[in-house]
Amino acid sequence: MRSKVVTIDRHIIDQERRHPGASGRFSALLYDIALAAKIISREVNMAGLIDVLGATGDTNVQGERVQKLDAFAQEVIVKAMDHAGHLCCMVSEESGDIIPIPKRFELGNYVLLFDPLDGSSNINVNVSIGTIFSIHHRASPRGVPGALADCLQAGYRQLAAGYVIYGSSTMLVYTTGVEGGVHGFTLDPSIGEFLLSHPRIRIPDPPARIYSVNEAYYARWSRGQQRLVDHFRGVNGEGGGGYKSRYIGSMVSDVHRTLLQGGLFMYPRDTKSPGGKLRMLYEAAPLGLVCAAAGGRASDGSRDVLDIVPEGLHDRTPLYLGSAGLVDLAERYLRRKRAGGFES
Ligand code: P6P
Repeated sequence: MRSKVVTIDRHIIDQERRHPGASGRFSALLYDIALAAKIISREVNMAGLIDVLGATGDTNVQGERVQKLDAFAQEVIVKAMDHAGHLCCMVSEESGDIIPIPKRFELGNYVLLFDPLDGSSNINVNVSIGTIFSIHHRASPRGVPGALADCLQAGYRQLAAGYVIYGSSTMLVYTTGVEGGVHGFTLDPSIGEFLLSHPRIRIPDPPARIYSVNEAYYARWSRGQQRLVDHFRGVNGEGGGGYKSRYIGSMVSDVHRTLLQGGLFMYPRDTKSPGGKLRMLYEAAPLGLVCAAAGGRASDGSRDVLDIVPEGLHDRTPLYLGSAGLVDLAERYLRRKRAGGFES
């Protein structure tokens, strides 16, 4: 038995006590996210046994086939979050526009942006999937419905960010920013509680020599990106080598491994996705904040992801996330002139 058993509720209260002016609204918001995560976890873990597998036949704003569990997760989060008076609006990967708070409910001062079930194409083959969430303080005056300006904020302004990974166990990992650190909670389904299992997560230094990218797209990459991966492979005169390749194809799983072991997760731009595939507001920015708070970095290949102010709710971005030294290396390769020399 660990020296002490700390539930996520107790942890959130302890964190709140460090901010004397805290209203408790923010803490209540995190409780509600944890509740939604428990409900989704139960459904995901039963997926093989009850009729929630497969697609609904709909497509979402991304043009992706909506899986039944996507729709379920979306519904659970919206219904868990829309009535408690914490939020002025929500943004979801599954919804083209801002999700307003119903008029019958009190408006709050926070914005929740989320991907209800990332990696959902892996649902049918029992690969770990995840929920990603990001919380901003509203930018507009209190008391009016949230609008675009409340949502289109740079990642460094997030009040909290995190993810839930539905895998061999269900874990909730969150941060309230670099000062607050990153903390992981594992769901004990026998008591329905998230228990603190990974306090103050730090990306290991030196990191594991792992690079994570879909190498099937090699031919579509820039020369700099190709040379970067050649370096990891130790081929074509790029030195390096001695790395392992690990790519799950479910972002939350790849990022979770990178957070706990170190390494570099990449989703580069390519000729098919010139702006990258991953979304800024509810994928790159929240996971980038978690990574930065654990001592790592997240870049779009030239700029820190957390400094970028998105122009649209569903903006995409290239992403290099993980051990700071490896993100720096990636940026150097991507700046490299075609001639092969490094810029000074
Ligand atoms: P690819 C899942 O669909 C997702 O959005 C992320 O979870 C994952 O990292 C990425 O796409 C995988 O994309 O092109 O390698 O299949």
